[in-house]
Order: sequence, then C-alpha cells, then structure tokens
Amino acid sequence: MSGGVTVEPAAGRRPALRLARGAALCSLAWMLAMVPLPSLAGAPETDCDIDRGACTRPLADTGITAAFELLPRPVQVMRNLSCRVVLQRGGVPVTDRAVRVRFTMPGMYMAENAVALRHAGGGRYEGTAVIVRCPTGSNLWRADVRVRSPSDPIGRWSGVSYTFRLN
Ligand SMILES: [Cu+2]
Repeated sequence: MSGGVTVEPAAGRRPALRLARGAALCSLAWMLAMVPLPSLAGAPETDCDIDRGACTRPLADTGITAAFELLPRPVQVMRNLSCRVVLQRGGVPVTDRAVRVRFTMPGMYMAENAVALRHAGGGRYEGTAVIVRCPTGSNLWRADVRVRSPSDPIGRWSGVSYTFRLN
C-alpha cells in the first residue's frame, strides 16, 4: 500500500459545508440555491452502523460481496480491534484474495492507517487495527476495503468503502 497522502473524493464535502453555513449566515436565498442540498443537511452521512454488526456491500465489478466488521462492539478508539472482511460470490466463500483495509476520515488527513488481512478460512479475512482518537473530536471514519485476485494479470484492486461513526 502506498504511503503517500491520498485525497479521497469525499474530501470536498467540508468546504461545501462551510460554504453552506456561510450562505445561511448571509441570509442570501439566491446563494443557497447554488449550494447542493445534501450539504445543508449537516454532517456527511454514514452508510454503516459499525456497532450493529457486519456491513455488507458489493465490490465493484467482481460479483463479490464484502462484509466488513470491527470487533469488539461497541467499537472504540485506541484499542486493538479485530478487523474482519468476509468475501462471498453467490453465497460461496471466496478464499484466494489479497485483502487490505485502510482507515481514513472524510474531509481530513489523518496518519496513514492500513492493515493487510489474512485469510482465516471460509472466506473470512482477519487482521488487527487501531483507530486513533481524532484531535478535532470528529468520530466519522471510513474504511476502504481493497481486494485483489492473484489471477488478475495486471494486479488490479477492487474496492468498496464503509463510512461509520464511533460512539
Ligand atoms: Cu481526524
């Protein structure tokens, strides 16, 4: 995994939010009309309730579903977490992939935090991760799961992301 600074697509949300707030303060309705509505709703949305169980989503262009989970629950910062990804295709375990998970914060650069998972049997890949405490107090995180097939001639990684809050 590369160690460089990567700006994720969601990084643009925060400036949009600031713009939305500024516009609201100015009470200029015409300015509000230029701001995309989702920005006005407040904090960026989550798509995974990490304290409820595994979050399952399709991997792009593979026919594989990836179920992502952190244990123990409730998930807390600054402790060893078991990081699990279960891969299946049509209900059949996918057992031969390289799997990596990278933790980022939407709209913020945090220190690189990535872990390579090992296949533990039955399509379940496991590793240990620590999520740090954010100095700003934000608790919004994103796990980028990347999966590569050993038979892919050019070593492409397929990806899926899960955005969640730690309570
Ligand atoms: Cu942060």
